[in-house]
Amino acid sequence: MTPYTGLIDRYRRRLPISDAVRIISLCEGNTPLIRLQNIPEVIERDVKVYVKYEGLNPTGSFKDRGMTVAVTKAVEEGSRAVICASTGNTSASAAAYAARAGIAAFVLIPEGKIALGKLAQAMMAGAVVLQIRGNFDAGMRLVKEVAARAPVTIVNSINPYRLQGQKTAAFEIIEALGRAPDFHCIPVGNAGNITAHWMGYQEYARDGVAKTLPRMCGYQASGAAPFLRGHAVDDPETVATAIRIGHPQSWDQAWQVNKESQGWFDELSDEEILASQKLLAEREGIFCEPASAASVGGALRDLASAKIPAGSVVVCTLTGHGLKDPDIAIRQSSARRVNVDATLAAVERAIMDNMT
Ligand code: AN7
Repeated sequence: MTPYTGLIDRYRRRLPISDAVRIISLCEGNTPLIRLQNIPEVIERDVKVYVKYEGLNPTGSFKDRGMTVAVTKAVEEGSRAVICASTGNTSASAAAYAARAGIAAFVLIPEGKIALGKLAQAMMAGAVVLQIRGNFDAGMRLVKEVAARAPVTIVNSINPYRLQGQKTAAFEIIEALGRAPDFHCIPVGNAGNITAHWMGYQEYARDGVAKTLPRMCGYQASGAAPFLRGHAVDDPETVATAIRIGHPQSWDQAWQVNKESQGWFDELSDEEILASQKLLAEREGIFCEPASAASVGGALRDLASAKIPAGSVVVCTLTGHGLKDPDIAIRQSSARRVNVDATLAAVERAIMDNMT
């Protein structure tokens, strides 16, 4: 068996990458598709719900799929530096792939508003971290402006190579299921990922690999839900900092996905997002970051209302790993922490007292 060497090698003929080029890869992709089996809302209904655990990519998020292609192309084109604005995951991924390539990374992040794990990743990989007094949308505006003047390649999802890489998640899902799902539920911030998945599903349908297309269901945090409001939001706010975005970069594309796939957008409160994150961890042992849980929270609600009907095959994307944001996890966990003396008697007592 040949070892897995990353998604460019795996899907090269479906990507804009020629044979001679130097591939910048960390063996991203090939993530597990896990069927949920314990959550009551799922087992009570005749549905198959799977989660695509993108948190198991090399830097812990789906961004790596796009970054391997974007950085490979940047290096091929002779770029010596990449730049991005980020709510955290893009900066972690850009920093890692730039390190791998031996080029510089500049990342603009909203000061104090990104999960600590993501900041740690960008810093460890040696990126220049520019903490701006402003949100993601302000950072994105600045990145576009500065890239017109300085020799830096933008690796946000407005870079078309990003979406090319990210479409491979849809390929993997079809290969794992032997068919396309009926519904694909996914968190939406800039709406790059929902757009990329739809590209992948369409490509496999066009080439006859799958016979059907899923309906694409995009979920936003209520405080950062421009697709629900019908217009950009200037002061987005949510506990799910990854999707604290008010001016989505793929606005038109996402509306087209919505229309073509006959899907929908919906919103979840911060409380619903955190409850879904916890449910997934407690019932299934799967730890994702808050933004990711919006997909499962949305799917469960739409199952309960039969908007997603019985008999359906559903895939929810878990975009990022729970370890990205340990602060929120510990704050909302209801697990008992029991302090005891380091004696057999004390430990035994604690076990008997806490047996459920
Ligand atoms: C965990 O890192 O935009 O709708 O700058 O980190 O494709 O934007 C992150 C986005 C969902 C939304 N879940 O995806 C960034 C950034 C997680 C994320 C999204 C993000 P898009």
